[in-house]
Amino acid sequence: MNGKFFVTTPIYYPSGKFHIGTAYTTVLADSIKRYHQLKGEDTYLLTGTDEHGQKIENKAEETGETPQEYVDRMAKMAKELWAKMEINYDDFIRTTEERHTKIVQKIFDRFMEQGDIYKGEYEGWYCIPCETYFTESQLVDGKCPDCGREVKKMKEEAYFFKMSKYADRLLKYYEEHPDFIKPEYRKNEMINNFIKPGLEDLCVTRTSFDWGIKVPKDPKHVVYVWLDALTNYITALGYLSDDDRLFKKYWPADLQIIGKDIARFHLIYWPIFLMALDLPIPKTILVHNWIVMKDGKMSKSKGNVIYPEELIDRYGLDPVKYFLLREMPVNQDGLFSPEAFVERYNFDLCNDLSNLVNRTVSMVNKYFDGKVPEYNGTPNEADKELEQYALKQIDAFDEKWNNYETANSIQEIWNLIARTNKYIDETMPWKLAKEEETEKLASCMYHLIENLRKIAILISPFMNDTAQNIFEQIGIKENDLKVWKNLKEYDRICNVKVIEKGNPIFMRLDTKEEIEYIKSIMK
Ligand code: ME8
Repeated sequence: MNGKFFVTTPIYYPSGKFHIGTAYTTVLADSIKRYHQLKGEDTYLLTGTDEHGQKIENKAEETGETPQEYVDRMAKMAKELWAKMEINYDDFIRTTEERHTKIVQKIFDRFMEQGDIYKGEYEGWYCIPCETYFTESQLVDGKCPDCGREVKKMKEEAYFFKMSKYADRLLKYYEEHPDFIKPEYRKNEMINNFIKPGLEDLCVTRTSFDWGIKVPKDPKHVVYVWLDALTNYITALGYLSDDDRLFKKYWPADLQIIGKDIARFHLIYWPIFLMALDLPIPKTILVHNWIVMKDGKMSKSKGNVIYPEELIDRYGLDPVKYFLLREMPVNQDGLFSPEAFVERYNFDLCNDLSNLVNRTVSMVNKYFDGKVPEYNGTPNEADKELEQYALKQIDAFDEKWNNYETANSIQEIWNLIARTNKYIDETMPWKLAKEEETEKLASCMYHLIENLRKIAILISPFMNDTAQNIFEQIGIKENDLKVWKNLKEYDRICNVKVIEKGNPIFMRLDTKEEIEYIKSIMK
């Protein structure tokens, strides 16, 4: 093993079916995990559900279930979706599990004992869906600044966490750890919008509802859902439990992935809680943007919601994952539109990738009875140039992927696909065959197969089924040839036979029909 990589997603509010936007975080985390696996690292992916709070209590009331029945049903639904999306998580934590609730109580007690939490009174504007109190000045047009919904004036006896005590330490931490927040502009948002104006102490208990973890020594209070939820990342690993081997092995996380709406909680409160516990802080927190529709946020009332299951049932899993990762820029929201989805499918997947596989396999069958020629050791000018281009693209992919610029890094793979297609047009194997230039033809076929092997490896973290399909079509069976270890080598393939009759991986879609179809499932 080369090392270890521990990645987390947020734990999801199980307040309904997850749309493609919510699925994005988990697809990204899973792809990053698979990438590190490909490199031979010991990986661990944690996800789960965030099951307490007034929002959940209200939802259960609406459906006539007890909150526990409601979250049991929802957690099952979440696991079914992740199974369908082949999310390879190592643990799924639910915040109603005893392994979590017991430790949250221990953490709360510790904060009380060391004076980080004190008792006071809270009065403010409360947004029920966001489970957050706001001050008068934070409201936007009298409404919640995060979701824009109505807020309610509420007052309660409450416990507070002394955030202000840690503000300077946090700023210093940001300064000394330039990799902690990615992309960097999110750090400036935190500093300018929240820390510089003065970090207020955080109200960490509620008495207005019951569905939460009880404060051990004052059980009419329940722990604020964010203090409860954020600690999942360490309770899942067994922190403060009888068996903390996973915690010792994996903490601090290498990467925590979150959407932009929960940046403040993860970039300010979370590192402060960890500082108060004397624990190391995750190496990187990656904040991604949102998947939005042409008319803005996805919402049932607008009738513009897309659920991943429906897209997967019609187009397969890989095109959905490809689209999500390919369309999300680093510094703005990613747009989902039926037109863009069908276009990516037809151009990137069908024309570029699937055709390259198909053309190559049929040429190896036609010219060499399916047997891939051996590497001749002395590539000619054109082949050498292709080799160098491929190696350059692998490095470009790697650098951008490691900087979590997923869409840009995938573009580098598609540049390699385009270059390889162009190489066929320039080399004109049909002409070489006619002119009986057997050595050149053999080298050309070898290079095409080798590039396809490289492409399959590079896409495997996010399009695993397609990658396996390509390996099968080009006859690569050895596991060592499907991972990162030999990715850059050019002389590894020998004794390989391509499939006799390969089916196209992706078939062209009827643009008009499919756009109509996707529009129909959005309603
Ligand atoms: O926030 N595009 O859970 P959640 C991209 N329970 N990502 C989106 C999105 C969109 N349109 N909509 C939502 C929570 N997300 C808390 C987390 S962690 C201790 C507690 C993302 O179910 C969102 O940003 O509301 C978040 O990363 C994830 O989906 C789960 O959101």
